Amino acid sequence: MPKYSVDQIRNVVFCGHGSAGKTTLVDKILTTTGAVSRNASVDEGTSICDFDEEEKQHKYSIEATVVQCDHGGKHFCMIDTPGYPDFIGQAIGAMRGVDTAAIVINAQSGIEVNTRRVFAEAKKAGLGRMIVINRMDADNIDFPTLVENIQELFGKACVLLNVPLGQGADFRGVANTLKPPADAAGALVDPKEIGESLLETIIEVDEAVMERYFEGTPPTDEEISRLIVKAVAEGSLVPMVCVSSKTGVGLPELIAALELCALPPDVLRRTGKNAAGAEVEVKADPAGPLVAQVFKTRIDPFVQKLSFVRVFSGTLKKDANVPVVGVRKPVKLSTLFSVQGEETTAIDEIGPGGIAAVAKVEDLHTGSSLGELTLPPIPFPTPMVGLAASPKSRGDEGKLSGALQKLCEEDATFRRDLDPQTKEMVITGMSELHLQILRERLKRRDKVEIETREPKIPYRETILANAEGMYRHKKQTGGRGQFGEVHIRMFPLPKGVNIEEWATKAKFPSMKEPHYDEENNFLWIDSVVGGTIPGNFLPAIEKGFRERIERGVIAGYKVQNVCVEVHFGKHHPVDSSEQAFKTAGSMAFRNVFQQAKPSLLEPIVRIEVTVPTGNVGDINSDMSGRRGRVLSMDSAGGDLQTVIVEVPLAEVTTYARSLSSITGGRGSYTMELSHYDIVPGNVLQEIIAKAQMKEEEEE
Ligand SMILES: Nc1nc2c(ncn2[C@@H]2O[C@H](COP(=O)(O)OP(=O)(O)OP(=O)(O)O)[C@@H](O)[C@H]2O)c(=O)[nH]1
Ligand SMILES: [Mg+2]
Repeated sequence: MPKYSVDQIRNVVFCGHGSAGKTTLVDKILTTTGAVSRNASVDEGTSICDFDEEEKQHKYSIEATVVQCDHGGKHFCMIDTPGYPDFIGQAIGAMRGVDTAAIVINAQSGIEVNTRRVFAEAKKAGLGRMIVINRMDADNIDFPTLVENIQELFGKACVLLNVPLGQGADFRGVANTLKPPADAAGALVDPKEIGESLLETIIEVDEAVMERYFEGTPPTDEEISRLIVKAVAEGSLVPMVCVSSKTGVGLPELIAALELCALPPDVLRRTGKNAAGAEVEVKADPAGPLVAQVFKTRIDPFVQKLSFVRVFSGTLKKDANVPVVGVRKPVKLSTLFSVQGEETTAIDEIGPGGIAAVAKVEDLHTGSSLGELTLPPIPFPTPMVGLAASPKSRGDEGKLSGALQKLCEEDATFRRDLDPQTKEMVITGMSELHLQILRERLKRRDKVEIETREPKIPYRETILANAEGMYRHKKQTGGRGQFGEVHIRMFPLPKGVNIEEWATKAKFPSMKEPHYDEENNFLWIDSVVGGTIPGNFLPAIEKGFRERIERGVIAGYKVQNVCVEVHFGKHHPVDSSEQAFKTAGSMAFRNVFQQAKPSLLEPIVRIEVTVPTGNVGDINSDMSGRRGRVLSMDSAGGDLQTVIVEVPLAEVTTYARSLSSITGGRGSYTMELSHYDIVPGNVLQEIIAKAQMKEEEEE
């Protein structure tokens, strides 16, 4: 039997803006509940959650950390996440492991950029949400305005479960709003009044209870507990509590609030897809079929690769052979660990709702589904800040490659690609800071130092018009000749179309089964009739297309959004070969592409810039000079405004520096891929000219 039953388990992610006090809070919960007996402090480098060397050095979180404690008959599994938007991937991954998000707000600085971001991400992940107003011991807190701002931005569902008694140095306790004390002297807002509206919010999710209430019968405590969970799950209630993780005031009440409001693992509706593609509901049943997902990967110096798994259904057992979606043979899990920060303890099994780590399984990656069902992918943002990297010392190439591979395993918002054109290793992350931290980790953990250069923009080549043509590849150089002739038509393939609806028999009468490549949105259709090209040469022609797609035609970038129909050809009984048809395919592609109004697509990023109100005008005019389009402007709390802009990546590769000089270091931003868009004519000519110059230089 798994150690904890479903109704005992509560999984909670702590997220929010940097320095809100998340790590201090989670550390404090662990020491208060007796789960850890030693002292723990971020400031002294002894935190249980921030145990990583880089975290200790910088004194902020970089990784999501899993810890646990038992209290009041419940088992809490908590995940502390970094607040810097640069590491948002950690919070997004962690959200897949839990049922509730506790969004921590710094009472003094109010709602900040990442507060909004994680609130929205938690909603997108379908989690129950709570708000923790921390740092109530700090000076200059305007509590009523803070609550007003929260409700204005996040809605009236945010209601205080307790209110602070005193603030700053005088913060001495909290008063429950559902059961207000007779004497609430020093309360910053009236607990009784809030309690009434809280109760109404809670019972709104049950008509019978609500009717009885308005007829004069208040709900029982048992009913309130049951309905709070329902309201939190539905999102009609976002309970708020006040605390100081530094002084510990409000901490017991915070833990009680988690007991009351955090969702058990069987409340949220979850589904997966079976092998036939049908949606199947997942039930938190220990005897049911196994359904689990890897939500985080960490490379530990001792046990090596650790895959953090959340079990949704069934029981995960040590030494079991479990199916993993996308892996041919069942995978043996020879070690199963319970995790407390840096420490791991071997366990035998874990039931639904449980979180455990599996060691050294090559075939598991962040996002992998264990069992027969495919769970939805984890919506990590696409990183956009790229740098070309090479090892400082020659001969370290192999070492660097292995080390980068480890980073990719651990961090879904980090990528490394070998640019097929320049043969450069390009590393891509969320921001300069993100890449900087990973560089430090490479140096410390893997003993490789790297040098970096300006990023290269990942343009894509595409076409804007239909065209058709052919290529005859014919060579006679003594011995056996080479012959292959391929006739094609080329069409722009709109992004996101339904291929079955687009490629119909009406449009392509002689079409056989179409071949679709989703990554490049490339479709090729075989319409050859009468064997003018023997069927066994078609794969070679496809190979020719694919090579061209990777290499590009006009400026050396990958090709995207194209459909090619092969409809006619000629062959020779002796001289035709796979090689000849591959060349003919590639050259036909190239020639026709050049006739089809070739163009470039450029990555457009969505940037959220947060700056003091006085700088908003400067940001707007600076962005218009960068071909940016302002989507919205919004208060970010206090004297800050957030401007959301869509702008070509090429214009903002070194934006950190510009923003810093515009705002005197008071601005911050996050950036992620939005979409690809056609490059305007004048810019297109420049890019092509540059690419040609480079080609000539290399020749
Ligand atoms: N005055 C006061 N300081 C606090 C409180 N909680 C945390 N701090 C301090 O604030 C700083 C940041 O605390 P952390 O716990 O690391 O904050 P965090 O939210 O984990 O920050 P990130 O990991 O960067 O997201 C540390 O110096 C803490 O000692 C609090 O309740 N009151
Ligand atoms: Mg932290």
